[in-house]
Amino acid sequence: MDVITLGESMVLFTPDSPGPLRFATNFNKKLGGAESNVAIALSRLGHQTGWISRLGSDEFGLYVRNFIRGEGVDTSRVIFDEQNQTAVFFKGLNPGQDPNVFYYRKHSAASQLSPENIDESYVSKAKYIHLTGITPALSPTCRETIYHVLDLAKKHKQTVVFDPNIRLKLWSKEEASDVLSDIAKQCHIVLPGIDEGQLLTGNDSPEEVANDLLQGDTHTVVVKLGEKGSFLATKDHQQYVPAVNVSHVVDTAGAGDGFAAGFMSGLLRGFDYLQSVELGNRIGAHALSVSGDVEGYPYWNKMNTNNQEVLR
Ligand code: KDG
Repeated sequence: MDVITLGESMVLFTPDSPGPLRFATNFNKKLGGAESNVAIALSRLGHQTGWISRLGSDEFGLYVRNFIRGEGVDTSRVIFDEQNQTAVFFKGLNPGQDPNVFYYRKHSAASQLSPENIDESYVSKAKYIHLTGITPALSPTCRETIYHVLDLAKKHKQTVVFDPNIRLKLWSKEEASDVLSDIAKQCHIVLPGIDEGQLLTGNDSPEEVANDLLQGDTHTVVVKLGEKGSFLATKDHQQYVPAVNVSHVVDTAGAGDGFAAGFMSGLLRGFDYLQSVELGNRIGAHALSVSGDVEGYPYWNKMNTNNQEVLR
């Protein structure tokens, strides 16, 4: 197994016209979930990935599992919960602005994830563990699960990649900052967006944010800067890496997850950090030109004609 990730995936409903959701009549059904986005993107790039979660024993649970499994991600450790439901969320479209997100995920099946649901022998086989800051916001047992997986990764000397993915609809700034700073310093590679880095460190510039996050076990930080690209920082090398130009941005959701997948794909292929950030920028850019989180992620064999761009 190359990468194992865990977290909540949900059914996403988007209206087919902009404006307040109270006036929407038709909705499209899609898949949402940062961690499964990463697993799907990695699978399309040719890597073996596993996604651990809980889903309701319901129609939407089957939809989510079947979609993710259909993308070639191993879902053998997904637990179907008889008591709690699969979560859903809605995204109102506001052209030119960030979409308005409405979660219906309290007491969901995934929020019941707990350390006992983690199979150590399964997790220990992965080269990389991918975690996000969404999971610890879901419930106390989800938070314990994250710490448990961090302990397992330490025990088995695995590299942990952490995307803070701060969701302020799930918790307060203060709680997010306290918990996620503590988790970040136990992870080897941290991938914050600039706003998240500012919230976690209280600093403004990418350089200050990265230097602040390079502590504890963290040896590499990549600060994502949107259309300005990324800032790569290790303890002895720092540089800006330009973005890939996207002429028409349709939906930014899924771009950060695409970045994480592309970056890990680069590392798994033996690329250096700079080449891995470039691949991350490229996969993230693919997510921008379509509506939906995963629809834009490319397949590795369809990208190879342009490989010079990646390998330089
Ligand atoms: O990164 C995209 C995710 O934000 C989206 O799919 C929903 O996982 C999600 C969340 O918890 O907000």
